[in-house]
Amino acid sequence: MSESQVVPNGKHAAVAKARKLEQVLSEATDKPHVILLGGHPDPDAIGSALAHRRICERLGVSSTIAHVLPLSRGENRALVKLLNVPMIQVEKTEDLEEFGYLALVDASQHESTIVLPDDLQLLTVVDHHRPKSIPKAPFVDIRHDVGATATIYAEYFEQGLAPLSGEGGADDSACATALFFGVQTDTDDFSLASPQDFRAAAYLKPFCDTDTLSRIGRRSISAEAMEAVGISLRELQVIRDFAIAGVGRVSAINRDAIPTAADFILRREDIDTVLVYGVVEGRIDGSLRTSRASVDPALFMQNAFGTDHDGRPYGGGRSDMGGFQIPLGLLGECQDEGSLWKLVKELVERRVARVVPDLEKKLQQEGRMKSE
Ligand SMILES: [Mn+2]
Repeated sequence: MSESQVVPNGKHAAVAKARKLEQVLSEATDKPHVILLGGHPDPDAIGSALAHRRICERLGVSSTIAHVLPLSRGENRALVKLLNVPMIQVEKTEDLEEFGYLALVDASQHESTIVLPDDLQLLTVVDHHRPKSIPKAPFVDIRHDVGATATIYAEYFEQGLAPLSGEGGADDSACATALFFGVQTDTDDFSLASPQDFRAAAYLKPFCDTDTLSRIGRRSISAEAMEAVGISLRELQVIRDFAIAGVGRVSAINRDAIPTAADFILRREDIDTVLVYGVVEGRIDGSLRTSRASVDPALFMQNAFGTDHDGRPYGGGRSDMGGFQIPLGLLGECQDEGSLWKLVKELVERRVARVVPDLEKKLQQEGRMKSE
């Protein structure tokens, strides 16, 4: 038995994947490519897109990085600015008409807020999330055993597909820095990193721009986000080891102020589960964080908020975090911001009380105190 049969997921498989990607891209030089990022682009997606673009460049393929939703965190904006990441924001189908091939990184389905041109062909998918269904494309590399898509791209480089050499100057260093930051953030500063993630980081580190890495790593937050954290602390309701706080309206671009506040509050030593929510555009948007093993965020969300008319849950999550989005619907027509917030707060508290019954008692006591 040859070694390649013994280790199907080892080095040989990695080499084969890199070769296959090279082949698929090299055979698609007739039309320009678009690397379309989903959601609010995060460091893993940005780093992977930069790496994909670099591979395209080496193979003589023209490619453009595009995103639909804005960059929403200060650190992501800093990453793009400090590393000069070339990205365009697209809004409508026509903006994508010049492209013939689509590359997805860090996602296996394209961004749902834009309708793709009919003739745009999905060519490559590289991701580390479990897909709802396996995408159909000439090249698909989806691995659940790595913490970041950036790890997979670092591996392609290491296997000889557009390898980093240090002679590529600023390009090499920008790409390495973005990939490294992608691995770092997606693995919660390496605490969730797999051996492959550590290996990728070790490969990338010598090419990184250390100054830029530490500047981005400071994770600056916007004034609005910091204000939201302040409100969440003032508004915090603590019921034993559970805490809940509403932060009012947050602009879409600073939507991440909500999970940022939740992460911060979870650090309070007498709290092990926290829910922070606010109003973002036409919806109520919330984030749950927990450090207690017995709390299942997805179940918490489902029990509190239920499902929409189509039976889809308003919220979901993984083992230690979750989120929910509920369209404001008719509430959104409320002209007075103060009254709207009052309604939102009541709705969320009433729903959460289904899961945390003592919240109801606490709110009733407070209501009695107020009315006395
Ligand atoms: Mn990722």
